[in-house]
Amino acid sequence: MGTPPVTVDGFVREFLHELNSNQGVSLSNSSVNDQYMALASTVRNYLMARWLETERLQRENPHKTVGYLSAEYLLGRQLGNDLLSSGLIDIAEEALNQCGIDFAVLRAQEVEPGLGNGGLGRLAACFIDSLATMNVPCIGYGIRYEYGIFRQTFVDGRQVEQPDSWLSLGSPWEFAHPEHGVQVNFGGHTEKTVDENGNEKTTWVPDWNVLGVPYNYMVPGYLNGRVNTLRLWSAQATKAFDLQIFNSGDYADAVRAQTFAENISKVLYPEDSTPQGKELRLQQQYFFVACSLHDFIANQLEEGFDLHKLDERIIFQLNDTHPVIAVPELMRILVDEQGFGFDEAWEVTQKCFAYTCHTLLPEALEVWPVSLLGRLLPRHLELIYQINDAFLEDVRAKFGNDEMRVRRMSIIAEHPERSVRMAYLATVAGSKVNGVAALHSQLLRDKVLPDFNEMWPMKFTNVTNGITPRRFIRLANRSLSTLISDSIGKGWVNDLERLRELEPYAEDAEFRKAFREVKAFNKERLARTLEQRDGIQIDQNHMLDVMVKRLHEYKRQSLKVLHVVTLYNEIISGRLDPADVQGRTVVFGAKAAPGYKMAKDTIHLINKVAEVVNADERVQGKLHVAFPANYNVTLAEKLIPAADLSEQISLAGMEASGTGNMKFALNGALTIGTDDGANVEIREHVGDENFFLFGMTEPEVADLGAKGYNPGSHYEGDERLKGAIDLIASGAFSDGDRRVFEPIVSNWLTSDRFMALADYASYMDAQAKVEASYADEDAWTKSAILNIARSGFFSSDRSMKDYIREIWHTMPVL
Ligand code: 26Q
Repeated sequence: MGTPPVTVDGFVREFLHELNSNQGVSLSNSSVNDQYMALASTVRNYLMARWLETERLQRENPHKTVGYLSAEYLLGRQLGNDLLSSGLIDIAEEALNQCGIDFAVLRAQEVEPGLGNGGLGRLAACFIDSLATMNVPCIGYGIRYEYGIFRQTFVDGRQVEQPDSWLSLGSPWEFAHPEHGVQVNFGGHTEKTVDENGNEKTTWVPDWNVLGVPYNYMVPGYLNGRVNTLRLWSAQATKAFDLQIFNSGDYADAVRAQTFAENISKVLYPEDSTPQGKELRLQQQYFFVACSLHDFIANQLEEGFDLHKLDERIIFQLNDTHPVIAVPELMRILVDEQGFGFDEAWEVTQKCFAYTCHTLLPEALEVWPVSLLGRLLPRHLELIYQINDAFLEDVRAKFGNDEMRVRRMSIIAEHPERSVRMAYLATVAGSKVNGVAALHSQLLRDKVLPDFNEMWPMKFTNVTNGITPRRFIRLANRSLSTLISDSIGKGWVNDLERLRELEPYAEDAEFRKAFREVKAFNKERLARTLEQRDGIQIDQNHMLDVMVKRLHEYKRQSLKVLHVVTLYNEIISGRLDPADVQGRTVVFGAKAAPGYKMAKDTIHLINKVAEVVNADERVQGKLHVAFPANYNVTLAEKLIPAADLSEQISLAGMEASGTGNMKFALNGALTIGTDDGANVEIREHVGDENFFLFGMTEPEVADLGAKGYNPGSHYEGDERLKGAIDLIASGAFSDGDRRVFEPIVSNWLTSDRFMALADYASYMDAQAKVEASYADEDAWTKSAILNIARSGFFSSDRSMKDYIREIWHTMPVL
């Protein structure tokens, strides 16, 4: 199949053809959605030949592939990205113009696929973008949730969740392949038999199954003609289910069974920590992993490839523990289906997996009760026991019969309930284990997996996260991109270290002026977006102070609230002269897990503080709080380029990396942040003088925790802090009702697990420095430019190079 002509006329023809033959409408009576669908198909058609070509090359000359296994992909909108990658953006815009269509209106029609919670899912999306751009063979494997992350609305300031039916207007970017459905088994029992040679053989006799239908998505590299594949699996009832419908007589029962099967890929779990041991979640995990392994291995077998050498063809990267059930699944395939001996299979398996950990929070580490695993996946549980036995034998061989150590390291925990520790299984099976920022990787060795680090120091490595400059600079900040390209050429888009060539421009008054115009332009664009989307008005002359991320106690949105309330209180009480205050708009964006009470209360508090502050004449023009609902990738692309100040204020040692922090720095915002996660490295790169550091270090946090932390002493000892908390407690933000925010107030005063009060004074000092620096426009702009120039390290292309060198040992295809 040929590529349609890369001209405006060619594009118009292709577009009209799609409109007529796919949407079945003429231009004059087409809806915006028709036009959007036709435009999407047109872009797809341009990419199609390259996709097929990429596939053909890989088939004819197989290269080792990265199998990225992730339960989440937070992709964001596709249209702009695919147009950019194919070099068609300008042509498309002109072509639509000729048809009398506003390109921006069609772009706004796309519903973003929100198939992830936050950082981890967005990281997966950045990684597959980088691999395609770097010409590295990769298949992203995941779940096609029918409902992605919920749509957040506010009712009386409280979060209310609405289902995210992202597929309802059609999904032009996917290709369903029901003919390649994969059967996935569940439940039942195992049977042992002995063959003629006296070898024991195990057979899994499952008692139900579902069908996994693959949906393929294009993952185009940036202007390089490569298109990789993202393969998301959707659950359907199998033939067996359908037959039951006819045979059972109880039609309603049978249809219920069908719904049961399809439930598996119905909805993304909106929790991103403290996972509950929900059976459906384990079903989801096994479902997509079984489909993915089968998909890849069946292809190899078709070619007659010897699975003993499987690691020459694939490395499965485990994006956190969510896909770790892939380990016993590969063992099952090799041992039960391919007749490998256990040891032989284990040797292959260990070479085919590597594990990325994304957390340090103990409660976020996944464990599955043995009772549940045994019921759902009896054969896998047996294999996990066998893996554990072999592993603990190695532990004893290495460390003598240190039974305490053996118990500590066992993949099986005995308390409070016998369960499988998925992080341990991943660590034992993985050829490498990595954290996601330097500090995090160190803490992973020292605090989370110290015994494993002692056993296999060489297994542990760091790969600092990164973000794709295509989406988060080139697409999201077109005006900045133009300014950069006009100064240093276009090469930075896939070679981000070249941003360093901007350093001298920090001293160039004309460049600084142009940079400020870019910010002003982005603020204006944001103001328009917020007005249309949320009815929120913002003052474009204000400093834009932004905190956007999932709502979590450890991220400390509550500390930011204390800053806002303090400023407010200081002004209205007359202690602070408004004339001395820089106008500031504080923007929050955050979703809370629906069952996370403290997080939801904090959302309520932010909204109520915003309501009161924004209505108070005394702070007019000085302090404004905006909390647009439903923060997502689409909004991020508008918000981040407009920001002046990036809030990265987690308690040191809690945020594994953060990636929003990188997006802000690369768009020329300055960071106020703790010494946590990737903030540490951002500060090292941009320089202390271009970063507002505050708060305890991780060792100080650990010391304070060990000594005993008393938040009450900070409250009593700091007038401003006491004033702010008392104001919230007084009902000033809850129509006089003191009960509303009592849980938050009493949490601050009695427990404050993430030590917001301990860092408060230091945070206020840092904010005072921000205030002073912002007043010096030129100095601020210089810092912002240096932030951009020195943050090239945080490209996900660099992350991919690190994975390739340290973990995957794959190669770009030349
Ligand atoms: C697990 C089991 C059951 C239900 C849900 C989950 C679950 C889902 C999502 C657990 C965790 C997550 C997501 C975690 C996450 O986003 N972590 C973030 O990963 C980023 C990329 O590495 C880091 O930058 C952040 O620091 C980290 O918080």
